[in-house]
Amino acid sequence: MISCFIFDLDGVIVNTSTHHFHAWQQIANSLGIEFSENDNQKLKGISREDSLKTLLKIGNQIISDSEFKKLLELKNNIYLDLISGLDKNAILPSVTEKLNFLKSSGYKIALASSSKNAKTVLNQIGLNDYFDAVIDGNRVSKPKPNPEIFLTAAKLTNSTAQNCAVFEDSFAGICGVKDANMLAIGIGNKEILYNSDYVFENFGQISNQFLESL
Ligand code: B16
Ligand code: MG
Repeated sequence: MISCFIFDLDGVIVNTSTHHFHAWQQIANSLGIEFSENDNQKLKGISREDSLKTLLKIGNQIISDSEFKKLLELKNNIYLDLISGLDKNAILPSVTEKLNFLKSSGYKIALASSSKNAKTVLNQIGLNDYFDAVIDGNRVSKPKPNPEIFLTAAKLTNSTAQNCAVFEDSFAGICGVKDANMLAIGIGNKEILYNSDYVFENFGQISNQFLESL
């Protein structure tokens, strides 16, 4: 019986995934690395540090520690610039309706995002008040695909793993959810999120009856 719903942020609640992609594209360009939308799938859900390591692997490049740190800072500055005007219009379709339904039905709601900017984004889009717990990239020592972030969300909402369902748009995230022994609801492409328990293209396809049946 599910009593707590855990939401990922980028790509699930808000359309910031494209901004992460465009920021990484600029970093890739500066390194002379070709970086496609397909390559970007590997970066979804993973931390900033792991993303840069993956990008360097794609480009078969090795850089110094100081250059690595500089590029992380640069990527974040580009990303922050891209999201500077973000507001509630960036919330993905049907997300607010689902949050209203879950809140008014008495379910616990948590946020589990790898992003160290998650609180800034939540504030900008005005959804802060829905969440009983917010766990972001600053709060975990082992990033997705490690299950730590989801287990922390369960703990902070006084839930057990068996009582939690997670909405995730990334393959890394879904792997973490399954390792946490939670129900994985993929949002996005069935072929990429094949190890989810359920996959929907977006929240518009998820009925309230379905959520109540879990
Ligand atoms: P930041 P999520 C993740 O957020 C993004 O999917 C991923 O692309 C990004 O690298 C990661 O956050 C770290 O973000 O650089 O802002 O700390 O999908 O887990 O909400
Ligand atoms: Mg995501």
